[in-house]
Amino acid sequence: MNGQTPATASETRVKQDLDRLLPLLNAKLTSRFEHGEAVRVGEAIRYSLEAGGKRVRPMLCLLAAESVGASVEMALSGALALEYLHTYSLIHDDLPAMDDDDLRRGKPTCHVAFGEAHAILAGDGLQAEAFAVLASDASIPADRRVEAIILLAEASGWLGMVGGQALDLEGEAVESYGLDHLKTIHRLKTGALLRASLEIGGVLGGAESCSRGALRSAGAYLGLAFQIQDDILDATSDAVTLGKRTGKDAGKGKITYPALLGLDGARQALADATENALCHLQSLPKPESLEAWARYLAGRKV
Ligand code: GRG
Repeated sequence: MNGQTPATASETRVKQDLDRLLPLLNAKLTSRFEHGEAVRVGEAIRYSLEAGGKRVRPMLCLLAAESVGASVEMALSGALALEYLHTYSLIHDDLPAMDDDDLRRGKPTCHVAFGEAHAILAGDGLQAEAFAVLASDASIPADRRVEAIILLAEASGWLGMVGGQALDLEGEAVESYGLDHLKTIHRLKTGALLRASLEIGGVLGGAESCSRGALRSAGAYLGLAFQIQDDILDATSDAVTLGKRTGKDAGKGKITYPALLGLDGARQALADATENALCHLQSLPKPESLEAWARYLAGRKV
């Protein structure tokens, strides 16, 4: 690999993917929120979308379509939907009634900048548009759109992300719980949408059923790995690097991977989850970019 270590080769590939795909994504990201009567809600939505997230979910969606031999254009509406859904979840997670955060993506959170009511409405507006952008993409066969919409609804609703958020909030009042319960929270709160990112990309790209199964399984492990790394970064990094407050989990006495297994145990669990993701990815027709992203995400610093 040109004398590069595997990690460096992955980073190079990820950078190339970002260079070629982010312009496509960014060109469409805010266009649905530019013309409307509720000007301030539109501003709040654009503020949060443009605050500079890593775009992990939309990138995984586009690359999943490519991994089954489709063009990224086939998955673009899915990628937008995932980023809208994810951004809504962050806006609502930061609200005083939930995590009560003042810093997100390196900027004041949406409710700090626009007020609580407008932040709630911005999240609601983003969530609705996530489904609208998928449903209205006439360039995708209707049956694929319907499947993608169902996947997004399941991943984000009460059987997925909303349920995980509820269990997480309730867990703050629970004296102690173990690894199984923590895995359930992570699988629902973070894992479901990451898994859906790969699966929706595959569905929109017309994946055969074995490739779709591989994307689903790989996505589940990637989601777990992503959340374990999030736990590790919360315990070891700082707000300037991450663009959000750190140490909050420990401050609230929350159970996390480092709290349960220690830092070394958490790092081992991260490596295992990543390895499992890689195992499933290798059966795809064109797995190279997704493999690079799996390795890159395991070592991410933000
Ligand atoms: C409010 C229904 C509802 C759900 C919120 C996603 C979530 C559920 C809460 C966010 C809390 C959190 C820190 C979860 C850990 C993993 C995670 C989703 C981190 C943020 O995602 P990144 O790192 O963010 O991809 P960027 O800003 O880069 O897009």
